[in-house]
Amino acid sequence: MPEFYPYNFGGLPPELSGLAASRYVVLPLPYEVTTSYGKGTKLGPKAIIEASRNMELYDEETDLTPCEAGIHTAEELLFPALDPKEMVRTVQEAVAHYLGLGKFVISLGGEHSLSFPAFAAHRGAHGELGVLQIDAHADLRDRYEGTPFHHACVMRRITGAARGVAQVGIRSLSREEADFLAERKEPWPLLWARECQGDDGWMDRALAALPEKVYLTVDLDGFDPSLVPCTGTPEPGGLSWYPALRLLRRLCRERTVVGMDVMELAPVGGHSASDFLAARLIYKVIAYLESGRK
Ligand SMILES: [Mn+2]
Repeated sequence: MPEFYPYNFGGLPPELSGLAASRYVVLPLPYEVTTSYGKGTKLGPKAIIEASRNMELYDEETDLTPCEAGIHTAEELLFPALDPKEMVRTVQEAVAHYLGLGKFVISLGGEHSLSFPAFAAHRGAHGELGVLQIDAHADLRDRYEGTPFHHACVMRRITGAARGVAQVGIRSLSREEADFLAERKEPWPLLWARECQGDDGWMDRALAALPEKVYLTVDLDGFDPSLVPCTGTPEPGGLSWYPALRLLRRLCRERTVVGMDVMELAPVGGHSASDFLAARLIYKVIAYLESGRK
C-alpha cells in the first residue's frame, strides 16, 4: 500500500525523503525541562512536521520546488534521562552523525537549550562559525536554576564558542545580561526588536558581524506574538514576517549557512498559525539555500 501522506516534513514521498538521497535532514528534538513559564515545547517538533505536511511545496518567490533536493525526517531523538548534561551529549552526537553523512541538519525543538549542542556539533564539523540568533531574549545568563545548560543561558554558551555573533529581535533581558553586554571585550551587534523595522539598514549591521560560515538559530518568540502566539514566553513587539525573510534571504546569499535550528514552539490545539509559520520558515530557508545553488 503506498502511503499517501507519509509522516515526514513536507509529507514527501519516499523518493524525496530517503536519507541517502536527501540533502537536508530534519531532526526532531522533543526535549523540555528548563522552560520558564508556558510548557509544551516538547510537542513543538511534531506540530511543525504536521503543519509542513499541509503546506504547498512550490515556492513562488524563488520559482523552485525546494523539496526536490530531498528532505529526510529523522526519528525523534529520545531523552530517557532528562539531565541537561546528558541532553547536551545526546544531541551533539546525533547532529554530528548527520553532519558526518554530509547533510544539512535542521534541528526542531523543544526548548532553546538544545541549540548549544546542535551548534557545538556544527562547530566540530565545520571549524570556526558565526551565529545569527533570532530571539526575543538575549539568553546570556551564565547559569540559571543551577545549570549552565538552561535555555536562559544558551547564547552565553554559544557566544563563548562562536567567532562572530549577531542577535536580532531582542527585547527582553536581565540586568546581569545587560552588564555582561556592556562589559564584553569584542562587542557584537545586538539588534533590538524596535530597530528591526523601517529600512533594511539594520540587516547590514547584523550581516557585517558574521564570518563566511554561519549557524542560524531561531527562537520563534523572536517573531511578534501576533504572528507566533504559541511560545513558552511571548514578548510584544517582535519581528514581522517579510523583514525576517529578507534577512534570511540575504544571509543565504551573502554567507554560507551550514546549519539551523528552530526552537520553542509550544503548540496550542486549534491555533495552528504558529506551527505553519515555523514550517514555512524552514522551507523558505531551504528555498533560499537551493536558489543560491543554481
Ligand atoms: Mn526566547
